[in-house]
Amino acid sequence: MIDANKNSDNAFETSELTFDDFKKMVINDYDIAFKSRQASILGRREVLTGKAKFGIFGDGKEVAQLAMSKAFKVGDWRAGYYRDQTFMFASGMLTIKELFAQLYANPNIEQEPASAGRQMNGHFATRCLNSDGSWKNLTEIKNSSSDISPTSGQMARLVGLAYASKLYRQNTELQDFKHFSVSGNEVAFGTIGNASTSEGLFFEAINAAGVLQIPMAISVWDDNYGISVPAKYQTTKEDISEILKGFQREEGKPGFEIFKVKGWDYVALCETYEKAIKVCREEHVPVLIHVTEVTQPLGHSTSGSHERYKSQERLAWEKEFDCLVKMKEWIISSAILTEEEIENIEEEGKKFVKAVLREAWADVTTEIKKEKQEALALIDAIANEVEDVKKVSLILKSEVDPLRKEVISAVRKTIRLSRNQPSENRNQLINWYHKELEANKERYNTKLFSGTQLSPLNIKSIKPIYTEDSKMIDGREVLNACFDYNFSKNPLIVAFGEDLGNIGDVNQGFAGLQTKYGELRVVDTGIREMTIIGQGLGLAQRGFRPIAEIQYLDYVTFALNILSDDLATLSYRTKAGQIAPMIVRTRGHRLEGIWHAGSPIGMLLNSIKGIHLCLPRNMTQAAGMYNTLLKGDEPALVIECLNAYRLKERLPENPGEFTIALGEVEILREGADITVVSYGSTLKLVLEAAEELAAYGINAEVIDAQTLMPFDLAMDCRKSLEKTNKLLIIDEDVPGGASAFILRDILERQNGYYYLDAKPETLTAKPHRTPYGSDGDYFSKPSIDDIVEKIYEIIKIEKPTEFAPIF
Ligand SMILES: Cc1ncc(C[n+]2csc(CCOP(=O)(O)OP(=O)(O)O)c2C)c(N)n1
Ligand SMILES: [Mg+2]
Repeated sequence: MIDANKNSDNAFETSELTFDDFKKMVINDYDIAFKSRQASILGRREVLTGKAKFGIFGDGKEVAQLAMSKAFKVGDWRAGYYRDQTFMFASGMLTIKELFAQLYANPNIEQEPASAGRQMNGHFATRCLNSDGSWKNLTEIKNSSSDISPTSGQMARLVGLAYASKLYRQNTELQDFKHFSVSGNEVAFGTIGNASTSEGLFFEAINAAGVLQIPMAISVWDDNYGISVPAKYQTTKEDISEILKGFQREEGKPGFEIFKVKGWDYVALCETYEKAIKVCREEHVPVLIHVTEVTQPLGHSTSGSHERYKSQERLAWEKEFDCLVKMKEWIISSAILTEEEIENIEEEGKKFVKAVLREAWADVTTEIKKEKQEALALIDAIANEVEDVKKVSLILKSEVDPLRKEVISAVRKTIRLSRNQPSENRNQLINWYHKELEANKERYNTKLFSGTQLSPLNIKSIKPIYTEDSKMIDGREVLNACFDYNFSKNPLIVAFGEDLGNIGDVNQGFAGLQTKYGELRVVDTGIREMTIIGQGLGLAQRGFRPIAEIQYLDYVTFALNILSDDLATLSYRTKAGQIAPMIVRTRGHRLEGIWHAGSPIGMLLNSIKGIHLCLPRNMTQAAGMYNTLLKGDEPALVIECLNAYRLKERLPENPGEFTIALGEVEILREGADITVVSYGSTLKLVLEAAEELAAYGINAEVIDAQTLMPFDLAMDCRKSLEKTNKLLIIDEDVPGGASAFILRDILERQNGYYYLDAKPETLTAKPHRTPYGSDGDYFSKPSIDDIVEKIYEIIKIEKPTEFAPIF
């Protein structure tokens, strides 16, 4: 029976059971499925009566999920979607009360461990970390990676979760990491709706899993619809397993094992899962289980009714083939229980779920009611002195089940209304408000990053060491030395990407390292940016330290969905219950042509909050950043300068040990006349321009931002402005891109406006992409000429007599 106790182990092999045990299992299964259905029915009602905002449930998918839960063992992983509540109950990863806690947006992490009320209901997750940020023993628990709403988004991460098992099994150096894997025996279970298999990401992930031969078991819950749109608009031949037949493995040709089974046939489902997962777990062959004839009795979600788009025939068929109805018929015909005995289970189940619902509601409202009483006592004390506050008090009193925002809003209104009547009561209310503000900040605004003692933000800069003998070499060789050192120290570091293995990446940062460390650590991938990021994400969630390479910055857009929706939100959406300390490596800013010269940094700044953004100007700096990031436990994107791999740099004596602190700017050139802030490839031009300007009597202070998330934590740009009183920001992004981000930070957060005596300016690329050829580049991106003239103009405005007009 499921109750509030978690981690019940429902995983066993049905073929090994006695009849009595089999009977018990069936009864327990029906009980879980029935309660799950009740949870869907009651949960939906809570939304329709206004107690919760949105509901999406797993009704119609119960029986298949019971079968899946039997094959799901301790140490296994799930990457699924919002229909999986029955699976989560049956495998002991979720209680019904927790399902309701999420429905009510309960922010208490003990009561809603998946997301602390941050995610809408049906977005499941287990907690992989202890509260101090250390890993739990992931082989002793069942693991569900945290769901995201974009349909099929789970597929990218699923590839990585499964790939981790392959590496743990095949790389003998990893045997000591017993808290992450037991010989790679863990299966990564994926679930997806039939309609979501229309997404490109689904096909990309299926192909990647077939190539990689990893233990990935993907179940498709096929109810013939995606909201209102039927299969004929979604899937060729209206049959996903039919069209995937080419992926079926054959003698000497590795591929998938594909299964097809009806979603209401309990016995066939149990047999299918047992067989499929055995192959997957033992042989590391990916499997696809196409579960057909699934129903959706309550409709897609609380946002609409399915009677609008399903025919009478379809609705009648769904009633007849409802998996609970079919399972019940089978139980009776197999003489496991009588109809009356089943009805008893159902009666008890209904009572149980109702009681749990009430408890979950009480959990979320009791605390707020207490806050309401505290607030009212303070508000009423002020109402005696300020007439208008009486109304505020009355309105708050009338709220039987207030939201937190209603309590806080009443308090703030009272503070505003009483602004002219200072009193001890008012002071007390303000103090109370500030205390609650902190508590609410903790509830809703924390953990964008895990922020533990392992955060890379705690890592201080260590300077590179040079001696007289330090060699001048190509920049790419500095990177190579850095990677080599780190790979030799930590066997959990792996790197992969297009052309990264055999030739050591297109610019040879990894040259020779596959030969040295083997294909399990340095390897080529197919051209598949979304699942390259997913591969890294899943690996990182299972303890690896992946460096996932996107060949060029211009192709990060192909993977932006996974970076933005999944990686960037992971810590926040689980309140640091899960992390993925992966490094995404790419190169950009400047080379040739519309897709090899992009610098869309503003796009990244706006879409990947939750990932550190590092913008090294050369390879030594990049190496320092990798060293920092590999010591920390938070995700980052590093953009190397595409045109700088063959420029000469000095090889430090400590290439794997020197570090660059995130959020620390570097002053590259001191000057008293103007502060110029830039990053990446542009800096080379800025420094050359500064030399020319010096000849004209203008001394620019040049600052390398180094990282934009975080940016200038010590506010050194402001300190520079105190001296120069003038500001110019230069980059190769579009106007209003990253330069606007930097400008806002310096003016607003750093209060830099206070020190300005000239208009702050930005110099950027043109709004179009950069055309092919050197002339196209010159007329589209800031050139040395542009930079010299811009700075000269800014200085000349203040001193028109000293500086003659250039034009
Ligand atoms: C990328 C993306 N596009 C659209 C949506 C809106 N949406 C939510 S569920 C859904 C239908 C999914 O159908 P299916 O995959 O068959 O799953 P089912 O709900 O039927 O189980 C759509 C279009 C979304 N969440 N994500
Ligand atoms: Mg569907």
